[in-house]
Amino acid sequence: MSLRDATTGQVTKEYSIDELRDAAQLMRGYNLVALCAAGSGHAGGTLSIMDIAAALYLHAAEHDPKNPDWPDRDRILWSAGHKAPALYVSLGIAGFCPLDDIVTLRKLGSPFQGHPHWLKLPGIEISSGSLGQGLSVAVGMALAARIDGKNHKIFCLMGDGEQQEGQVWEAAMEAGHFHLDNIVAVIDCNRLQIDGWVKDVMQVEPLAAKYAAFGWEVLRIDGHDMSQIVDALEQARAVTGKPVMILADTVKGKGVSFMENQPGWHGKAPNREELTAALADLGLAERILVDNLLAKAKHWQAEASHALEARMPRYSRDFWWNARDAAQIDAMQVAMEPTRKGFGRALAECGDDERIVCIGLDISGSITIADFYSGKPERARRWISMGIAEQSATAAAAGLAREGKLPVLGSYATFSAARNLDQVRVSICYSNLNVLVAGAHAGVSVGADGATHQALEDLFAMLGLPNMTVVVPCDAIETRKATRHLLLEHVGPKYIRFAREATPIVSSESTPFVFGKANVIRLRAEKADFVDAFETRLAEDYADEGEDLSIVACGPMVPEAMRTAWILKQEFGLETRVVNLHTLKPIDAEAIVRAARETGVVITAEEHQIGALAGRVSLVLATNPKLYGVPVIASAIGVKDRFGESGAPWELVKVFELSAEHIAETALELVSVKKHAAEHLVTA
Ligand SMILES: Cc1ncc(C[n+]2csc(CCOP(=O)(O)OP(=O)(O)O)c2C)c(N)n1
Repeated sequence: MSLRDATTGQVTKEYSIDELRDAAQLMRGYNLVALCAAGSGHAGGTLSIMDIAAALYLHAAEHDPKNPDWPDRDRILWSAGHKAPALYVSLGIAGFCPLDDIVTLRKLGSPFQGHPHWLKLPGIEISSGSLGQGLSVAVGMALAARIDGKNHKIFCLMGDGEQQEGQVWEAAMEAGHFHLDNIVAVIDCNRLQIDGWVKDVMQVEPLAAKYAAFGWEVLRIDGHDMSQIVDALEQARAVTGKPVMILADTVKGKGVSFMENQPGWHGKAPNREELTAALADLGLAERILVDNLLAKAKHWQAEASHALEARMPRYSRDFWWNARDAAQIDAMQVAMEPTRKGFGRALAECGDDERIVCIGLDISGSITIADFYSGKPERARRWISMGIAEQSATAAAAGLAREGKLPVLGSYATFSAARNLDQVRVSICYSNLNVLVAGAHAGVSVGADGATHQALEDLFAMLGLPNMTVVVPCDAIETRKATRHLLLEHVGPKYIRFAREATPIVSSESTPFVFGKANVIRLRAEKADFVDAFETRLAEDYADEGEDLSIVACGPMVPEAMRTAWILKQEFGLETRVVNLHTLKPIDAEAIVRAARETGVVITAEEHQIGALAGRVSLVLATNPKLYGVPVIASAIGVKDRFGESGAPWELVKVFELSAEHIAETALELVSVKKHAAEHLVTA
């Protein structure tokens, strides 16, 4: 066993146990340097799995780094995709890619995405990041190998928290049923997940008895004892007639004193000082040329930023958020806060309502659902932690609602409004039950986590469901108002979508918010404060001012639309009607019809695949009798039928052409078409 030359069959390098131990330690160091350079990522779980990763990639698996697609290679699947940096350093140390390159982790254009993407880097077997899917993929690969009469093994690495996903147990049953002895799964049992200890969040033990009951051979080892790891992997290869599970007891944050067993280090990267301390703990202070690596990362970033800026539309001034140059000191400054904060505030305020029950899905702090109970022990019995089990939790919410409760559940929108779609559809919407689903961290502005975590399709599904109400507020203040309304006033299935990154506060407590009714926002004059430069009225109270165009936007695209109005006014003397459509379902058709009739140009702007907002607005434009025969020139801003990628949040807003600078370009084109059409009419 070991690294091979696929053409000659020769072993290219044999590692001793001591060398494997040493390699694992070095890999920990490179892993942390990459995290530090990225400024985000998962320290705890990458450190706990590193000894196993070293043993697998350098010793147990038969593969050839020079020939990554060798058909007879063993496959290694990282079901726990958030441990991607550990995968990357494994590939680096085995020779699939240069180890130093991993320092570009999570940066724009890097093959080292926040979560693994097999189409970006040789040696990655599958794309992952949505927990609980890897073992099913392993079952598929194992069945394919059996059909083809191949002998290679399929290794699958999972977390212990990940065992809460029901799909894992479907795959466990399948592997047992089909006697897939070509599967060797390993669980990194570090006993922690995001919201705390696995046993408190949702107990998964006794894992050995559970897997044995499903027909697996189970081995339990110390996941930091290299001899035990190597022995177990060797034993696993010899088992016939059933799949093998290696339960590896590990320590989250292993090797770094201040990270060990600390839940706070799950999804956190060390800063420069912490990195120095960590490398000293690992005995690597002298062995890794940290400054050179960080300089390499900086250089990558500089090149990526330069290339991106070169593609940006240019105007005579810099209109970017809070840009200051000599000419415009203190002009149009804006405060920023993530929209998710408004959700948490509303839950904290309204949580005394005894009907409200909040459901935790192991991401409770960052999506702010934990604000419901923090500092309020009397609400503890109405806080239910369900672990990483979005599908079951969604149907459980339906059960709670059927008994008169008002359940609130939330996760990344990819998991709370996509992974559980059938449960939302049948158990909640078809039954027309009073459940609030929160789609948090939506859009590309999630940033470095990358495509798997950037919900860009959730609105298609939620808008398509009968009985569902869909709200996408524009800032933290409006998110608070919308959440309050959904909690206290609106009865029925309801979906609220908000984001993770801090975005401009463009409304105030006194800004009108009427559920289902759009607002019109108009630029009046440049002011020191961006918000003061605009007047906002309920669309139905607004009188036409003969503007040149309308931009219909939702969510954090409303601030971008407002900034577009500023660019268009300052640079081209154009007047823009911004329509803030915070409620997508029901939709304020009248506001859209008036915008179309009165301005003749409608641009939609959504941080989503084009077509959720654009589709709804187009339907109004195409079918409303008040627009029959009325010429309307329309276009749509949004993500153009592609997956997201890793990068900094605001970089991605530019990459995906969602910025005001891009909207303004489209606006200019449309307004010129309108002018030509008008001239043509006059001459005709
Ligand atoms: C389906 C899904 N739900 C939620 C998440 C967010 N998430 C990322 S890591 C994680 C905790 C994983 O815990 P565990 O499996 O124990 O891994 P470890 O503690 O070893 O990092 C969660 C909830 C996700 N990636 N996928």
